[in-house]
Amino acid sequence: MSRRHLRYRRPLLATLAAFAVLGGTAAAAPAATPEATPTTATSLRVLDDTYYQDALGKTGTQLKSSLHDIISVQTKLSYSQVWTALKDTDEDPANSSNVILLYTGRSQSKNSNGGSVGDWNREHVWAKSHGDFGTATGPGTDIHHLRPEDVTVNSIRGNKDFDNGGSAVSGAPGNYTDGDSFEPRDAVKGDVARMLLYMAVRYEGDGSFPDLEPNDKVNNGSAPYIGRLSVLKAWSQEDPPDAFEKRRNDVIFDQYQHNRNPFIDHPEWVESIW
Ligand SMILES: [Ca+2]
Ligand SMILES: [Ca+2]
Repeated sequence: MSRRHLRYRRPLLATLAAFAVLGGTAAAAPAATPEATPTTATSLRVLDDTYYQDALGKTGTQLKSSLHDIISVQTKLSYSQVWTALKDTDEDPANSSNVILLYTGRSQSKNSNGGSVGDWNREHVWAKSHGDFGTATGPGTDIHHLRPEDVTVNSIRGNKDFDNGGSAVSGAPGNYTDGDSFEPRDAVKGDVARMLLYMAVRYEGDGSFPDLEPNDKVNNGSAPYIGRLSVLKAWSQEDPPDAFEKRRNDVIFDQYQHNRNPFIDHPEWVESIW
């Protein structure tokens, strides 16, 4: 663990806990359970003063570069650890035995994960073939873009780029697909956009992994690109971060990877960079 990591973490958690107490939200849950309180305006100010301190006031490529440095300080999971993490990050707020599947929106038993029809498995929103990073520890195990999904629907999405249009996807209301693209349901369009743009900032060709970037195309195949950027930007505007997405970001930060998706905290940074 780097010094930089510790410098950010310690004051932030202490301050968040203090604000939770001051705000009265600690009555139902002890201050030691930050996942109970999705990012609020108050905690965002704290994050700006600590976690995002070096990025504030920057725009464009300078902002992207600064965010890359910040979010690259993280704990990395193995692919098997991802199962356990997703049961937590994607828990159904109305039923703690279940997770919510990304595209279908179905609430399903956490324990029905696997590879059979009707099970849920680990959907790579940034398709792992786009850059061919597989499931080695790195982008292929980064839970900021890994979500529970129905095995069959995951297969239908495959490695398609994202775009509007197509035919209705069986078993996944509100989702559409054609030969070269996939359109998720409205409630998660912004989530998908912000996950992909996180990946673009996090992975810049460091180490042994490719530089992932969005472009405005479909049919990107195995190139380390995903489209279409203009559509993703529109989706991010149309579907701003909600409580589920914010809680997910907090749980990943507090308990698993200890890094954040900046576009959930600051959706306006999408337009600043792209
Ligand atoms: Ca959403
Ligand atoms: Ca990149």
